[in-house]
Amino acid sequence: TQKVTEKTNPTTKALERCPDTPPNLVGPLLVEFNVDRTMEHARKAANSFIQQGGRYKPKECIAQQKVAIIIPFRNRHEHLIHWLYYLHPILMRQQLDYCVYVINQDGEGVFNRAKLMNAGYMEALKEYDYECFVFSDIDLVPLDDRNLYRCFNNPRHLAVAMDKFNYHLPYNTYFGGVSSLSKEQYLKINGFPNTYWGWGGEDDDIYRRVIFRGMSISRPDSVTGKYKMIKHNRDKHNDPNPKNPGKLSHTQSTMDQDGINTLKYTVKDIKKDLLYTFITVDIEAPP
Ligand code: UD2
Ligand code: MN
Repeated sequence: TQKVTEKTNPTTKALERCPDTPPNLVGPLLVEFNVDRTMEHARKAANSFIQQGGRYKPKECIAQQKVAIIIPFRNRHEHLIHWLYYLHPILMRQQLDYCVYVINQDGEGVFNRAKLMNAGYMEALKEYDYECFVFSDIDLVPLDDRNLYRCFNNPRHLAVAMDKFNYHLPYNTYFGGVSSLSKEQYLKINGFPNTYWGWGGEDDDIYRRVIFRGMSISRPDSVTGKYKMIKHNRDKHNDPNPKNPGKLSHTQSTMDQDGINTLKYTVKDIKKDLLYTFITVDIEAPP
C-alpha cells in the first residue's frame, strides 16, 4: 500500500468581490449600424467565456450584482444582431454576472412593451436569483461603456442622451429606452403596467410609479449616457394608442391593481441561443 498525501494547490485563491469601478472600461465607443452583420459576427465579438443562453460572469472576481437584461421584442432580428454584437463585450468589461432575455411577443396582436418586460422579470427569476433588472429597447446601443448596466440606490434611467433627441433628454421626466431597477425597487412600484397596448405612455407611467412611491430617478451624466438608436420605421401592430396618454392621470390610483400582481401570460417556448435566451410569450393581446 501507498501513503496518500494530500495535494495542495498554492495558486488557488478565494475570489474577491469585483471593484466598484471595473478596471477594463475604455470610455467612448465607436458604434456603426450601417454594416452587414450576422449572428456569427456577434458570436465572435463575445469571447469564448459566454455560456449558452447569453449567460456570463467574470472569472477574475465575484460580480457586485446579478443582473437580468430584459428586452421586449417582436420581429427585429437585425436589431438583435447589432445589439448582441455591441452589448456583450461591454457587459463583460463591466464585470456583471448577467444573462440576456429576449421576450418575444407571440402572434400578431397589438404590441405591449411594458407587459413583456413584466413577463421577462418573472421568467428571469425562475432561472436565477437576480437582484437587478435592466430593461432595454432592442435598438439602443450605449456610446460609452462607463454607463453601467447595474442598479443604484434609486431606479435608474440610462438612455439620457440619444442621437435621435440630439443627445438631450426630450423632457425632464423622460424614462424611456433603457432603465434599471433593483428587485426591491421594482416590487415597490408593483412592476410595470400591463394595460398600455400599442405605442406610447408606458414609460411615463413607470416614471410616475417611481415618484408616487417616494423614490427619485438616478441618471448618468450626459456624456456617459450617450446612445445611438438604430433608425427604423414604426412597426406593424404598434400604432400610437390615443387611449394611453389619458391613462397617465390615473396612475396613482390604478398602479396597485395593474402590475406584477395582476400579470397574466403563458410561455409558449424557451430557446437558448449562445448569445441570448429567447422566450416567446402569449400576453393575451387584442387583435
Ligand atoms: C420610444 C421609447 C421606448 C418606448 C416607446 C413607446 C426611445 C428610444 N424609446 O421608442 O422606450 O417608450 O417609445 O412605447 O425613445 N418592439 C419590437 N417589435 C415591435 C415593436 C416594438 O421589438 O414590433 C420593441 C423593441 O425593443 C423596440 C421597443 O419595443 O426598441 C420600443 O418600440 P419602438 O422602437 O418602435 O419605439 P420608439 O423608438 O419610438
Ligand atoms: Mn426604437
